[in-house]
Amino acid sequence: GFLENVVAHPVFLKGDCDTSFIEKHPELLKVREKKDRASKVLKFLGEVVVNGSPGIAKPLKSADLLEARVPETDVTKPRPSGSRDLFMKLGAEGLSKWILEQNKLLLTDTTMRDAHQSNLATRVRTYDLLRIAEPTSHLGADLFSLECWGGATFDVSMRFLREDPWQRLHKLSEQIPNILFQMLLRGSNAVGYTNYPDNVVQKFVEEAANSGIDIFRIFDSLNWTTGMRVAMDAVRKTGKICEAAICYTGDITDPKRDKYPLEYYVNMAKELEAMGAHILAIKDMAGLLKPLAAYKLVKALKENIGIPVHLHTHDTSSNGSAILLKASEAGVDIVDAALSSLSGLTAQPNLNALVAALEGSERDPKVNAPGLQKLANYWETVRDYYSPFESGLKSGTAEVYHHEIPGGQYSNYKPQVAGLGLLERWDECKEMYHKVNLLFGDIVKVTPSSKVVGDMAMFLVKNNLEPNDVFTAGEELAFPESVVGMFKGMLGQPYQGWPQDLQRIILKGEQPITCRPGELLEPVDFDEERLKLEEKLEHAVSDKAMVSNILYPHVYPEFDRHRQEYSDTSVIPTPIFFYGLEPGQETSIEIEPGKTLIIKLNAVGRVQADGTRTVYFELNGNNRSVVIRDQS
Ligand code: 3PY
Ligand code: ZN
Repeated sequence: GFLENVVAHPVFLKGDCDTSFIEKHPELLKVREKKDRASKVLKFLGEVVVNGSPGIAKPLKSADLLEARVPETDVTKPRPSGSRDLFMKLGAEGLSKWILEQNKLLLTDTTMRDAHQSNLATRVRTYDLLRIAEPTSHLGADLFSLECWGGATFDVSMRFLREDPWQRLHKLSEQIPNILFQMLLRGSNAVGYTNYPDNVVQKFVEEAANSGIDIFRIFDSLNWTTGMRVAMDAVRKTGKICEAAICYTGDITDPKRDKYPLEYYVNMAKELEAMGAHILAIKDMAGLLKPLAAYKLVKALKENIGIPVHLHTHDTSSNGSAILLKASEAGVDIVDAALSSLSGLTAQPNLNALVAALEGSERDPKVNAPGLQKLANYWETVRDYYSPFESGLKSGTAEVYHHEIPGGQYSNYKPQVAGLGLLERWDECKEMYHKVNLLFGDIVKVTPSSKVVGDMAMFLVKNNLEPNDVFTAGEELAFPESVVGMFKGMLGQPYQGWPQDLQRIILKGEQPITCRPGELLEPVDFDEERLKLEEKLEHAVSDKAMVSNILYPHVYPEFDRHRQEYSDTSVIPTPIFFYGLEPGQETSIEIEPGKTLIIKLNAVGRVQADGTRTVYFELNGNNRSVVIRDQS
């Protein structure tokens, strides 16, 4: 338009005219930005219409998907006060005491993190989270916490959803200021798969605390407490709640599985308490804790430590609710569960059912059961949008006690196996996961150690090898990088050390380390990192963006490129984002509060000699078209 012509005029470009008028009126340039934003959104929609979404082989039809009904909340009523208000009053130590002094079974709702990480490959978008945020703050106000960040959500949101995890957290915390926000932090691996320098872990924790995280659940993927200290100290320094986890593996009720007996966990819990944990978590990432074991473990922990016990499990075996009920009976303080429609299978047990089961009992959680049902109903419809990401499991399976694949990994491992063309050997891949665990000395398997076991299992199946072949033909094998790194000590030390023969073969003469990997990593110079990133991206970046880039140096620039090219696409409704529009179909996209684009797809042109197609839209009543390269 006019402004663009002015700005592009040679006189203007040479600076021969007085441009202060434009400088003093930045709103003139905003008009252009907004218009650009609409063009960028159209370009994105054109891409999806012509080329589909990466990774979705069989797209749904967005027009077939219902709009999820957002439950009405009485906005004239003030938001009920919740656990976060209590925390602001009492502080971390005070809250920890309060938990012990009351008798309700407290509930953490994992719907916004682990439930969809486990059942929908972490694909739930900020759009769907934000629509239900305000109702959650009202109807879920009696929940202890919402697990809504961390684990794989950080990576997946940037890598596959092309959204900013920090922005998700910030927006959620604006709309849910009354309930404690909880995240999963992989100790010195932060929210990545590798060890980061100490000052990166510290910086990450600071930024997360500033952005709204109250409870940090910290674990080490080999239960190596030495690897947890930096993260635990960093959390304590922010004044937030340090929840340290013991990762559960094996079976304390099976005398034949004697590497990890009850005393092992009790000792580790005592150590974590002494290291400054405000809450102790039992992290049963694969759902291996059988109901009777849960009773025994919780009872022993309650007798031996003075901080609250928070149980996290997965329903993979379908024994999940029995586990939570037995733990409740043994005096567990807090349990993780997921809203019914996203619960079960490899995710958490059913929260709504647990509430019903305990109603009127001594441990009655005293939450708003009908309100939580409304939230579950919303998620029931939303789940349909993500059906291409379902794991395919139709029922719980006791096989998990054998293969021990964590819930969050299961829905990831299968597509990885498929990606290698090994899907018809899926049963073999699960069995190999079991065999590799034994080969590695029966280790704790949780991100990232679980990924290493998976990598090795796929490597062996792909090459038609058995674990024994490693000892005979090991010299000639090029083991996956992750396997070499773990045996070198880069994820820390496992309980009772690595099997030494195997370690020698895998390291091919290289010496392993036994110190904390973080001790060997130079601290990152944040000013320098920022400058480098700004130069690369050709625009200014925030501290949070810089941290994202340090954690994911390949993923972050790709995410940024998407943002520059298509603008912030997290505002696009999920069915349209994944599956696009059909000719004649219309959608509305609120690109910012009060600014809505009404977009209709009119037609898709034929493919041209240069391989492009023109896509014809109507934008707020005006015809617009975009040219898209057809990748097929
Ligand atoms: C993660 O680290 O993402 C996990 O969920 C581990 O259980
Ligand atoms: Zn989990």
